[in-house]
Amino acid sequence: MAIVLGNYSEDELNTILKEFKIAPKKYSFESLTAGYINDTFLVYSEEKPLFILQRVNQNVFQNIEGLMMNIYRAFKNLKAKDYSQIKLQPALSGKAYLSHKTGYWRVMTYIVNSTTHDTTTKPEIAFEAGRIIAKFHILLAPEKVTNYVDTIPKFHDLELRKMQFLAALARASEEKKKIAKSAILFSEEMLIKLAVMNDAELPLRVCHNDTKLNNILFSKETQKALCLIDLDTLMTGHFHYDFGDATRTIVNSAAEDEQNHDKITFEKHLFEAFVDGLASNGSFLNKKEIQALAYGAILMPFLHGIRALTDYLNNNIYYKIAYENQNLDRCMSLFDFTKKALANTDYMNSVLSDKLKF
Ligand code: GN1
Ligand code: MG
Repeated sequence: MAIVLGNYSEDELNTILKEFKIAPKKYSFESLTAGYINDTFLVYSEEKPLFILQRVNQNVFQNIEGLMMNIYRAFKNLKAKDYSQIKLQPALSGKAYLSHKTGYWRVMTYIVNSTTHDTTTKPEIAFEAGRIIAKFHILLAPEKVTNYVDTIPKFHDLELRKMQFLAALARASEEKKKIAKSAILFSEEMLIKLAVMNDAELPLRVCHNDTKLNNILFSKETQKALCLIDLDTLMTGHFHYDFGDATRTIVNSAAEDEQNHDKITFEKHLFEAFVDGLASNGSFLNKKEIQALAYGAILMPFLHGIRALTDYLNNNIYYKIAYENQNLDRCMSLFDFTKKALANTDYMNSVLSDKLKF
């Protein structure tokens, strides 16, 4: 009997793989369902995991050519003795991806004996996450930002997310607005509080822009971080975006859609380990960037929360959902962490100034 993998059969996926420059054989697949956007499969040959096959979501990523160019450029630089390289397997056409009637597909090498962590309680993991994010930025720092395309313009822009939220609110049903009342009020309050940052003074860097903990590969053998994965949102940005996304998923050991908010915590020992990891490759940030980090740790969970709320009000048109109110649960949990990060602003600044010296 044919195995069905989400919307695809094993035969369909094999037909797609035939269009890539890889050994022609019959592969088998495992569907990886952690992401909210793309369709992702681990490709096996005789029980051995060899590649990652992905169909890139065209609704979200409208400039696939630009997105693949960004990844191609970055991958060339992202290699070092303490940073594992991932390679794109080109299509038969020579392009880095395949344009097919079912969408855009790409194949990347799979790093054996690697794993990811959705959350952690271990300072060693938090340290390694910091170390590899710093390494990623150090390796990409010499890149010219003008060579990279902003594939989702204003991705982490507060003003854009505010406009999208207000538009969704204006169209939302009374019932949804009632259910989401406390989240709507919190959004209005935070939009004012967070509008104070002047980004113009901060340098633009090539950022990952989605540095949540499960976008970091770890070695199953040594527990060391190997590299960052999921580079779709790689484009210019400010370092505090990458810092904030990592913080919200490292120092909080609850899931992103956790409904029991008692489980959402700001673990100081994990924060300190993470910052130690960031500092372990030497300094690479300027003073203003360091001063923006605590703000980033509040901004990022808030931005993801308001985006989830907007999607809830829009009847779930952006994120894949596993159940009806998942977007609202994600929003509420992200907002809860936002509050906890906000309450720790002074603490974060004192750790950051001590460990990163500002
Ligand atoms: C989306 O699908 P995934 O997990 O790679 C989103 C990120 C969020 C993440 C989790 C392009 O990424 O910004 O951090 O969900 N990516 C996009 O909330 O919107
Ligand atoms: Mg992503």
